[in-house]
Amino acid sequence: MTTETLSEKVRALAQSKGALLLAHNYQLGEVQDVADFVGDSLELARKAAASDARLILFCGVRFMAETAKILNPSATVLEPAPNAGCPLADMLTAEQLIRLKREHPDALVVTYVNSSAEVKAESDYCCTSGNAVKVVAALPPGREVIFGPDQSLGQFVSGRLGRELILWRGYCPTHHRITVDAIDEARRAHPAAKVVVHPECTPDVTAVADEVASTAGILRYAAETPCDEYIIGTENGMLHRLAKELPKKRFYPVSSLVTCPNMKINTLEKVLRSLETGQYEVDVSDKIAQAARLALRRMVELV
Ligand code: CIZ
Repeated sequence: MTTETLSEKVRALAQSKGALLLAHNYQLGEVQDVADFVGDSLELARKAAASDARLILFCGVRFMAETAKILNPSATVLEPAPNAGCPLADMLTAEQLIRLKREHPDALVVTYVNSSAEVKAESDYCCTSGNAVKVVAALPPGREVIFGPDQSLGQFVSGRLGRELILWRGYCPTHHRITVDAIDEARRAHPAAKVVVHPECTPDVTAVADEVASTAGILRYAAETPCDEYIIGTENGMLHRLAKELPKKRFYPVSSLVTCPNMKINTLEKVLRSLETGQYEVDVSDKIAQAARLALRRMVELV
């Protein structure tokens, strides 16, 4: 079947089932193109929470679909593939977080949304890369703060706020493939371009960028900055979104290696099969969902 035929079938079936199709900025271009809404995890979490659709098909990775289910427990949430995980989320378990909390009994826990539902349930606040600085800035000064699982995002937040954080040493293997050498090379090839990188990149990389931002922030920056060319330091799925939204500007990846294999598991065939069969339904236990919802609500409600 051609991409066009598959897309038409997906759209027709989604419509007949009243399904809301959400896709993350890192999904394959053709998956983004059939979605009702494309965004970062904060925007998608807000859409899922506010939706009255009975069926939400979430094209992203597992923790994002779990977040949708936790924020909208009465909806059926499907993920097209059951094996789209996140190595960063897997780097911190609930048991490890509980042990760290015991070592710092007065600390508040801020957990990046790239984490399991069980870890969120042990957290006071969730944040995304789009609002991590805001979330930590809103915490009482003088109070210890545990931040995990992404050490690089934590270092970025700590630097922006001049506030020490207790950091977990997790990292995103995809963003850590971005190097200063690769940025230098891209700058030589495109000397007029601004360099925008994601805060999951290492501190030496964020230090040489013109701007550091979440995917929603990258889109905003490129839309508002009077420059025609950008070197993009995040997962390469974002290039599709940028080219589509800002067709008069030019975007270059820092490197072709910045591709998350988990984000590319969802294909149009799998999206169609998921709508046809009702597989794979996301389930989060009531006890975990109830505890995690509190931390997630604090994240989505912070404007
Ligand atoms: O928060 C997200 O959606 C991720 C994983 C990246 C970004 O900045 O959008």
